[in-house]
Amino acid sequence: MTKKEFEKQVKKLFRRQQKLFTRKNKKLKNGNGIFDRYRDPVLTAAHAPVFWRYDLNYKSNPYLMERMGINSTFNAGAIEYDGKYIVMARVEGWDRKSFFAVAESPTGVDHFQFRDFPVEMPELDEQETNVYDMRLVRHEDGWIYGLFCSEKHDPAQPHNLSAAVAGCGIARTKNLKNWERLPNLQTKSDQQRNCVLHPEFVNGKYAFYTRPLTDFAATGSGEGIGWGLCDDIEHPEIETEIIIDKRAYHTIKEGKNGMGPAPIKTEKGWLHLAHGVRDTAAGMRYVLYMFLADLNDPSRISKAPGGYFLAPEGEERIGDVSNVVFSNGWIACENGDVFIYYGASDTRLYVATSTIDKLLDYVMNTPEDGLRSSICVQQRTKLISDNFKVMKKLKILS
Ligand code: M1P
Repeated sequence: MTKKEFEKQVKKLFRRQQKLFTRKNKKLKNGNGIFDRYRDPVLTAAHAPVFWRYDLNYKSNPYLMERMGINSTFNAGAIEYDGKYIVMARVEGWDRKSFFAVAESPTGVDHFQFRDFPVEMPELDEQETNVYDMRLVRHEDGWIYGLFCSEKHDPAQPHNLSAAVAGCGIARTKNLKNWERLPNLQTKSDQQRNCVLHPEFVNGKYAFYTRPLTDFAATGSGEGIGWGLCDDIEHPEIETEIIIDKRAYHTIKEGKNGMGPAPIKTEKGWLHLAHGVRDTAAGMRYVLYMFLADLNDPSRISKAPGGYFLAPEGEERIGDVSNVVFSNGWIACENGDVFIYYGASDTRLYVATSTIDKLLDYVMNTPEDGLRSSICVQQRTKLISDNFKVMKKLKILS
């Protein structure tokens, strides 16, 4: 390639990316009344800036190779900051290492663009191999916290190169640029992932949602979503961990579950989004579910609609780890709108929109999981019979 041709190709790369950045997203028609999906993902690997991936110097890269490609951008924390919708994405390079990067949008549903540089998260030690799935929370102590998975090779199994230990990394910031790393959360469990900080003090203490497991990833190795208090966030240790949302046989969270983003405070209680996992012949299936917790005792679940809230659909089903939706970020706006960011199949990031009113109606008025086929039939029969009366009135039925 001549230098002239090289420069032409470089400009083309930037033009193509600009088109992606300015593409308008479209709310899909015929939603389910609970939330609306959108046509395009809000972040994909192609959103990673050209200058993160290519060496743009003709002398060192005469073939214009994509030297340091990006594999995926998914599972993002989210926060409103300075009037913008901010997501803290899990970005994974071709080398399989994940890192954090902030992308901003003026609308929340499109025009997301990464900041020029990824986040330089201070490392705790050289054993920390991979970091991912940050939950951002504005705490009443004045800091913005980021809780994430800090993963390392299991020192007890040096010859098993797939054996890993997951811990809860904690960092805080005031400006989403400079991060102060705190020690990892200490609990009695071997493995911790999907930990979330509650936005308010509870009995004067920091409150954490946890997910204790005895294995790095295996389903069935933990009881469910946990809860624990800690006196000092700079020396984060939970002495007593209780399980507040248990796995249950033949439900969407039979295999394992984990908290999503930090809960949203509403006048009726704390709104929660979580993920449930079950084993299938085709591998694990990850779906999202919701529940409401008591305003005065956030460790008490007051309403738990049965089944899933959002499950992978269409192209969301396909990716590096197929049949997965996972959410660790949502933004509740002052006007009541809610932007729910969810990673699809560990590959790209989507958004769904709803409102606090709709989500409260959903959690408060959707029947609980009947746990048995016969109860579920009774619930559905009641719905059908009630509907028949309405249908007759509307002359849909004679
Ligand atoms: O691959 C699916 C998900 O697996 C993990 O979630 P969990 O700890 O609940 O099994 C995480 O690695 C998550 O990032 C990933 O999306």
